[in-house]
Amino acid sequence: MTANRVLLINSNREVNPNPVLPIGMAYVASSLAKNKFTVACADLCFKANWRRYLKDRLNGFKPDFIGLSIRNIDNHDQSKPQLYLDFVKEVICFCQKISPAKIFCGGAALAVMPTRILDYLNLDTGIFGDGEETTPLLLRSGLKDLTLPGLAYKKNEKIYSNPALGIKDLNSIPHHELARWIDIKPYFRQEASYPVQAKRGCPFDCLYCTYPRGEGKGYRFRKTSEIIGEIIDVQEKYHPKTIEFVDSIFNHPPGFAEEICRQLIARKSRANLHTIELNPLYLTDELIGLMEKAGFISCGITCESASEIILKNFKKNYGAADVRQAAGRLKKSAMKKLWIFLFGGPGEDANTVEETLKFTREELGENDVIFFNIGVRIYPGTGIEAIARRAGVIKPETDLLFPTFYVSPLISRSEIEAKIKNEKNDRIVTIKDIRLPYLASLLKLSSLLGLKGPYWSYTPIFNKIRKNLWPG
Ligand code: B12
Ligand code: SF4
Repeated sequence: MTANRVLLINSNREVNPNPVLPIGMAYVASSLAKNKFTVACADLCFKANWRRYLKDRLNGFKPDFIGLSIRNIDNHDQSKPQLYLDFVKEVICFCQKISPAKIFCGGAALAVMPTRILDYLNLDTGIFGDGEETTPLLLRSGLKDLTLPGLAYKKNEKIYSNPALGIKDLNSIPHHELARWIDIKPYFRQEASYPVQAKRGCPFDCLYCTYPRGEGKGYRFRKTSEIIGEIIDVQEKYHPKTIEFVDSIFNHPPGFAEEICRQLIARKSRANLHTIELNPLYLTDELIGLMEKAGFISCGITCESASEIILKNFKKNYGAADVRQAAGRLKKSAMKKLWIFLFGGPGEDANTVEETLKFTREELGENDVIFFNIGVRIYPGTGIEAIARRAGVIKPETDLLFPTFYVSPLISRSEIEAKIKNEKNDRIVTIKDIRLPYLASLLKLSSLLGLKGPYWSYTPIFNKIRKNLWPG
């Protein structure tokens, strides 16, 4: 009898700022099913008693293989760092006690530091980068073919990795079909959007970023007709409040996002759309107009800073003038906007912080929500790692698996926090706000009240309520 029963486990239980549907795991599940494996998924996200649930799934399904999907390493929050991998370890130990199945892992976290994570989890095999092609091949070999691309593996107590190649033709893989694998309703009850991926890859090289590592530097596109078909189908079947594009950048290369919008307009799509990954440089009046007509109700502009010095140091391909121009263009748009900034990069000082704060005060629309993050998470192999090492912020022995952050030596974290607090602006959110214990309840309440999303657009109301209930 061939070993072909695979249980994939979504180990991500983070519900802040909102829960995210495990699109990556679902892609792998669909691909395994297409390759004639018998597949089931276990979703730990909302399971209060995850042990009992998982025990039932393991005993009922009796898998030959268990694949753990690991999305996040940590929460990117310097004020309250949380490493999610300890929970993953607990899940692995639990599975090992109950099931004789062989365990392997994969997911977005793996791509960031594959060998270190494998080592930390004490597993023998992990897949990083695209999982759809490598996973069936690896399982057919009984986890023995160690020559496959995108594989991290243990051999003779040492850990190795083979470079990931990436799937050449994304149109050759089946749709993720999330609802086939997990119950998506609890996600919608907490304001989750339905994820759609139009392409993979990012050709840029920003100082701190790991995205191109998981998705590659060259773009790989899905056919626009496929993407539009998926959106229309999902809207008709599941009526999600919002469908979100999860591409590393939505509006690059120029023309692709425009074409998606045009086809959505032509097909009279009724979906409410959202993306958080807009690059200010390619945000033309034409694109904004098309996005509105295509059904975009909201968007996020991850511009990080409005200071020329900081943008240059972050190796961004746009400058402060482009950020201002994008703000001017978006002001005319009815879409709800979330501006995302990252303070503390190389060269940040009181003046550059003030430049960004002044920009948010003077140039953003009066309903725009502003997200400020402080401290750059340092990942191995990034430009910020090299800077941090030279500056002595991290030592040779520092283990970057554990949340480690760079804050410019020219200003302290508490000084930046004080400046943000001074703004007295109800539209500001910080990472501390998205960790509030009652946020999940507020999201459920807004969903019950049928408030139109996205959740962050309620920021001014939440902040006002909070100030009245807990002044100071
Ligand atoms: C879009 C996005 C978001 C959106 C999600 C919107 C949505 N509706 O889903 C938002 C803004 C909400 C978000 C939030 C967060 N995010 Co985010 N996000 C992304 C982004 C850009 C894309 C993720 C995605 O959907 N990819 C598409 C799918 C198809 O790819 P995938 O999940 O990687 O799956 C593939 C492989 O990994 C593999 N695979 C997946 N599962 C499995 C399982 C097995 C067994 C195998 C073999 C393979 C495998 O195969 C899949 C298909 O090829 C990535 C960066 C990137 N470009 O990867 C960061 C990323 C995933 N996020 C990250 C983080 C940290 C977070 C936050 C913790 C940030 C914060 N401070 O709040 C939160 C966590 C939220 C939560 N509840 O979990 C990190 C995670 C790794 C890390 N560094 O810890 C990433 C990688 C970015 C980074 N900095 O490196 N995020
Ligand atoms: S920050 Fe955005 S543009 Fe820069 S490398 Fe990462 S994904 Fe690409």
